Amino acid sequence: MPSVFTFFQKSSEPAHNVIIFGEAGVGKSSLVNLIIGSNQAKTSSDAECPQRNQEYEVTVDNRKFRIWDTVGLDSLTVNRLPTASAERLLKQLLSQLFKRGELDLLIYCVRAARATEALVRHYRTFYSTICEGAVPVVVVVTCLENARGEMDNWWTRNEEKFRKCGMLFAGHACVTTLGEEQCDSEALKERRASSRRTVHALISTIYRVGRRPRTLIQRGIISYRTPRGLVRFVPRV
Ligand SMILES: Nc1nc2c(ncn2[C@@H]2O[C@H](COP(=O)(O)OP(=O)(O)OP(=O)(O)O)[C@@H](O)[C@H]2O)c(=O)[nH]1
Ligand SMILES: [Mg+2]
Repeated sequence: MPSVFTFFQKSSEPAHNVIIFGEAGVGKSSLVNLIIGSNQAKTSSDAECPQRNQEYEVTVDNRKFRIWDTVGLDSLTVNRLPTASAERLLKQLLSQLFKRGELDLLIYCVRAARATEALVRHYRTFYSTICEGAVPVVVVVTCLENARGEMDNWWTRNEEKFRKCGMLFAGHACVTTLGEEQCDSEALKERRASSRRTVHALISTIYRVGRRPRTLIQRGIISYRTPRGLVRFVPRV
């Protein structure tokens, strides 16, 4: 039975910050909605889609998370933020949280059929440079509802390409982030449900363990839990 002290520790635990970032239209807001289990984040299909970083609280496996939906990078759409402004907003958010030691997990959201040059550039700018490789980053691949066989096969086929470009991840999830109302068959509904389970498992197992000493971060040596429960020591990318 948990002691009163254990209960106090858990209830006063601050929310872990999870930042979802990626190109415009890849499904970041839809991913937020999948994680939190309701359509609170406005997607591009909504008429009023706010052009700012927005946070949503959710509890996964008894742990509090603050999920950040960020503005899309490299948008070509007229009513979206210009690239420079979107990048500035994301940099500000990441830098502030990182400096305060409150950045726990980055989710790089990628659309399955879309491989762009910007993919590597954004990884380097927002993960390697700002976060100094000192925070776990995972990749969530969207738009796989029609994939033949397991959605996760996409990663088996593509992991090497990411690795060759220097993009390393502490975990991955291959999913569909289609809204519930868009899933018009039992098969799609099941894929959406399994996507939710997969992303929840990814988030709840990869989070930072306590506050890391600054000296270790500066030497590029960090530790965090992986999906397999291991503690890895990762040099700065
Ligand atoms: N087929 C398919 N469509 C998706 C999926 N996820 C999102 N979409 C659609 O893709 C469009 C963009 O989704 P959003 O969630 O708004 O993407 P976003 O990355 O937040 O876009 P910005 O905020 O503009 O950067 C919407 O029309 C979604 O319905 C998916 O897994 N499969
Ligand atoms: Mg969005």
